[in-house]
Amino acid sequence: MNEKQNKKSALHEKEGIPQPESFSASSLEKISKSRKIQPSATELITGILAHDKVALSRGITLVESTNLTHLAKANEIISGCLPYANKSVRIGITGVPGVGKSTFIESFGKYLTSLGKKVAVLAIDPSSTISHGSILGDKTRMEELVKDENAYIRPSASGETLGGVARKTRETIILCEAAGFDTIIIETVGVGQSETAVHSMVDFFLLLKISGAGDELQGIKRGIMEMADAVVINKADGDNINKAKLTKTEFNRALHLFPAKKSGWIPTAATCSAITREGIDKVWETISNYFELVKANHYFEEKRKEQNQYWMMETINEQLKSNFYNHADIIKLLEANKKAVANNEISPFAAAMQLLEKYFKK
Ligand SMILES: Nc1nc2c(ncn2[C@@H]2O[C@H](COP(=O)(O)OP(=O)(O)OP(=O)(O)O)[C@@H](O)[C@H]2O)c(=O)[nH]1
Ligand SMILES: [Mg+2]
Repeated sequence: MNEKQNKKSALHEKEGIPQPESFSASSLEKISKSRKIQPSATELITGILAHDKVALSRGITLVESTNLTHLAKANEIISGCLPYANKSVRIGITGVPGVGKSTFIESFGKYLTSLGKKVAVLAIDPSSTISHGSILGDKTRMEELVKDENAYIRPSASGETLGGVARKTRETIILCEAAGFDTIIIETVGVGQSETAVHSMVDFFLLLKISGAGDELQGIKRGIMEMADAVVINKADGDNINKAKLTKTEFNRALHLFPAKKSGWIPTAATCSAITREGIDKVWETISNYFELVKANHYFEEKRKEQNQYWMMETINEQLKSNFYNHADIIKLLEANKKAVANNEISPFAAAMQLLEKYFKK
């Protein structure tokens, strides 16, 4: 009897042995994760418009991507956000490394969120495309702002050219505005042409300085002073207060010597301490006065229109150049003609014309 039963049980499954699953849980998890990583453009737009920071970050990553397959999706997101953009004030902040830009933005940003504003901080730092140095620095300098739910901090976009980085930052502004940020702050380190790029995408341009050996105006690029809507002498604390006040007076005198601005605004200098937060509220008062003036005299819209046209032209120039220089035939002929020009075998003009003719006949 027992034997029979045993034989029968050969068809019977032993208890305690788990049934193999019809699908692998780990694969399923991977699939659902990758789905989450790549939401559609529409999903991202919906998320951004619902003020979701995760969707915003993903959107910006697509905008910043150099991968051509992301381009169409990025453009779709930008187009979807554009009708909701433009409803912010954009403030550019520049100054030499170490002047305290990031610390200032931390204090200034916290002050703005305390007024109920929603603040997005972006950075244009051409040097960071090589070192990525500013990313770490900014995260530690903006400890409080990073945690503020009404603030969003995005480290520098990376890119091969300043033009490329600047374009991505412009598009990032659009996404941030669509995500409900009403005050956009763009930090740039005062090297190269980055101030010009930032100046052409903001409404208000702030130059941060510190007091030094006395001849503060020496070594400042004239162009930067002309672009500045305000000069703020930072680190006016401790033993530095008096020196900072003197520097402020010196800048106020110098600012009066510049020709009147198209905006009708007269730039002034002030002092502040990004660490003690003394004077931060006054900086915002100055900026608010500026916006009151330029909104009333319509310079605000005029400037934005001009800036849009400027960026259209910049994009064309950038694309034409990269198309030309990346063309296989041009790369070859360019090398040959460079040598020929160096050896005086052909004039620079003739060599250039040869290249352009080849390009336009391609
Ligand atoms: N005493 C004093 N120190 C300050 C003040 N603001 C910034 N610092 C210090 O100056 C140093 C540089 O500050 P950052 O905010 O990193 O300067 P930054 O301009 O962003 O520098 P980069 O990002 O490298 O261009 C830090 O050690 C700050 O603590 C201030 O108002 N007073
Ligand atoms: Mg910084």
